[in-house]
Amino acid sequence: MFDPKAEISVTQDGNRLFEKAVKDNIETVWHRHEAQQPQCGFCDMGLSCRICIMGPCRVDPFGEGPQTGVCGADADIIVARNLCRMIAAGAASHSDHGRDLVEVLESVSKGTAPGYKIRDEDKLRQLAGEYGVDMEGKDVLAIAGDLARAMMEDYGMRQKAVTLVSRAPEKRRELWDKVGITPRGIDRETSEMMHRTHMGVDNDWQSLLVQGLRNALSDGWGGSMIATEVSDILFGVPAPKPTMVNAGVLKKDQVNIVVHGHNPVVSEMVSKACMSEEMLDLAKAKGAFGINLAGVCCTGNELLMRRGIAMAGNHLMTELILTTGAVDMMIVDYQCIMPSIGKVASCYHTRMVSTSDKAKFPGMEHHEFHPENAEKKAMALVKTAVENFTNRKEVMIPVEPQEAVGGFSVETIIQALGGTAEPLIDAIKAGKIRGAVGIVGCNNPKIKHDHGHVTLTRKLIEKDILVVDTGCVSVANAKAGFKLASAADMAGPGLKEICKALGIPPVLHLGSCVDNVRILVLVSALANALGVDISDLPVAGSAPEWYSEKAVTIGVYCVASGITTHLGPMPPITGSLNVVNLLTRGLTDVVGAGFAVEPDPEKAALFLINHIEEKRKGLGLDSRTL
Ligand code: BF8
Ligand code: SF4
Repeated sequence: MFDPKAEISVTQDGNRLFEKAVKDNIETVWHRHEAQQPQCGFCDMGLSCRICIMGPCRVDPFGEGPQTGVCGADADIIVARNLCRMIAAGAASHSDHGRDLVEVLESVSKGTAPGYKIRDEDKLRQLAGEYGVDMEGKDVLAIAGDLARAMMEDYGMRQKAVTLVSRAPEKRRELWDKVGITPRGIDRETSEMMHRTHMGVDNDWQSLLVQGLRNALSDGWGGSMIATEVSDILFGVPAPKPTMVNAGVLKKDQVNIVVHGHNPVVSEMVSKACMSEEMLDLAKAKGAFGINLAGVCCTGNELLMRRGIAMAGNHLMTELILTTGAVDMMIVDYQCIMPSIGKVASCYHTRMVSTSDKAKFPGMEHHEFHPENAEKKAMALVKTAVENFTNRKEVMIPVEPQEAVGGFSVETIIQALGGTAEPLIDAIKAGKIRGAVGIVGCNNPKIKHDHGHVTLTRKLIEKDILVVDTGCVSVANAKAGFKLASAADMAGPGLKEICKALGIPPVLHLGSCVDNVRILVLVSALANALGVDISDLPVAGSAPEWYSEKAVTIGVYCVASGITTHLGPMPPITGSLNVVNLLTRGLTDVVGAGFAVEPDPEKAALFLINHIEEKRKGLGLDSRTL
C-alpha cells in the first residue's frame, strides 16, 4: 500500500492530491505501476515479439536460451521492428489529429461547420502559397477549400514529397534525398512501416530503421505540421498571454469544466460555449459565480496558447485533478487519456464525456462531435456541466494558482525580437545566449512527477541556454515559475540580460506536442539566416520524462532533422547493441545528430551544455569548457 505522504511529485498540488486520493481509496497510476512490478525484462529490452501467432517469442539476452523467434528473427530484427512500430503509431496519432483539422477546414469552406471560421487569413494565404494554390480572384472560403484538398494529397501517394519539407534548409533537404528519407506521403510512410514490420518483409534492421526516420519525418514535416498550421488558421496564431497554472486554477465558487486530450476542434467550441450569456445566466441561477474552463494535457496547451485559458495540470495530474471533487465535467477527445479516469470520477460527482468517434472510454458518456454539430453539442454539454454544479460534495483545492505567460509562436517570437531573427542570432554569436534546448514530452510514473523537467530546465537557463518547451513539460515549468518575465533572475547573466531587454521569460511555451513543429520552423529560420544546416546549430532536444509512442516519433524526427536529442527513460532497445549503437553513434554520420539517454537530469544538463558548446566551436563562436 502507498503511504499517503509519499512524495510522488516535486509539486505541492501533486503531493497533496495524491494524499487525498489515497485517503479516498482511489487507485492511481502510481498504484498500478507498483502492482506491475517487476515489469517484463524481455519487453523492457525490446526482445519480445508478438507480431504473429507462430509466437509470441522472446530472445534470451544472456545467450543461453533461444537467440531467434520461431520465424528466425534475431534480436536486432525484433528490437528494430518493435521500435519502428512505435514510430508508426506515434506518427499515425499526430497525423490523424492533423487530418481531423483538415476536414474541419474543408467543412468551413463548404459552410457546413457552424461556429468555426477562418480566424487568420494571413496564415491561410501563406499556407495556400506554400501549397501552390491558385488564389487569383478567389474568396477566402474557396482558398480554404483548395488548401484543405491540397493537404489531403499530402496524406496520400501522389506526391514525391510532403509539401512542407520545403521549409527545411536546402542542405537538410539534399541530405534527406541522398539518404533516401524524404517523406513522400503521410499515411504512406506509416502504412509502409506497418507493412515492412509484418512477418517476412523487411528483415534488415538497418533498412527498417531508415524507414523509421522517413516515417517520423512524415509526421514532423507532414501530419504534425499540418495540425499546427491548420489550428492557427482556424483558431488564430498564438501570441503571449498571461495565464494561471496548477490545480489551484479550479474554483470553489464556479462551475469547473476541464478539457483533456489534444485536438482544439472540440475544446475551442467548449470554450466558446462557456462564454455564452445563456450559460453564464444559467450558472448564476444555479448559485455559481461563473463558468471556469481549465485544460489538462495538450488540448489545454492549445487553449492556453491561443486564449490564455488556465491549465490545471499535465499527464500525471489528470487523475488527481478529479480528486479535488471540484470538477463538474471533464470533456475528452483523444490521446494520453488514461482509461482509468472514468472510474476515478465515479467516486465524485464529475460527469465524464468522450467526444471523438475514434476514442471511447469506460465510465464515460459518449457525445460525438462533428464539424456540423460541434457548436450545438458544446452548448448542450456546458449546460449539463452547469446543472451538475449543485451536486458537488466536499471540495478540496490544495494550492493557490501560479501565474505564467504562454503563447509563443514562432511569429510572435520573431515579433518580440523586432521583426527578424537577427537579434537572437546576434545574442547567440555574442555568447550571451549560448544556444537553445527544446524540452518536450510527458510524465512517466517511473520518474518522480516533474522532477526531470524542472531540474533540467533550471540547470540549462542558469548556463545561459534558452529553453523552449511544449506538451506536459510546459505545465511543469509554468508551475515552477519559470514562465514569468521575472524568472529572468533565475537565468545566467547573458540570458538574463536578453530576457530583461525583451521582457520575456527564459523559458518560452511553444505549445502542445504537435506544436513541436514550431521548433522545426524556428531552427530552420536560424539555420537559413546563418547559411548552415540545422545540425550545425547550438541547439538540442530533450524528453526527460517521456512515456508515449508519439514522443518516440518526435525524438526521431528531431534527430532526422539534425537536432541531437536526449531521452530520460531508456527506450526498449537495449536487447540489440547494434540498434543502440546506431541510434547513439552511427546516426550522427548519417543525419548529423543522434540520441543520448540519461535518466539523471543533472547529468543530462551537462551533456546538453557540452553539446551546445561543441556546436558553438564548430561555428567558430567562442566556447566554454565545463
Ligand atoms: O501529446 S506530452 S503525456 S499529453 S504525449 Fe501526452 Fe506526452 Fe503529455 Fe500531449 Ni505529448
Ligand atoms: Fe515470433 Fe517471428 Fe512471429 Fe515475431 S514474427 S512472433 S519473432 S515468429
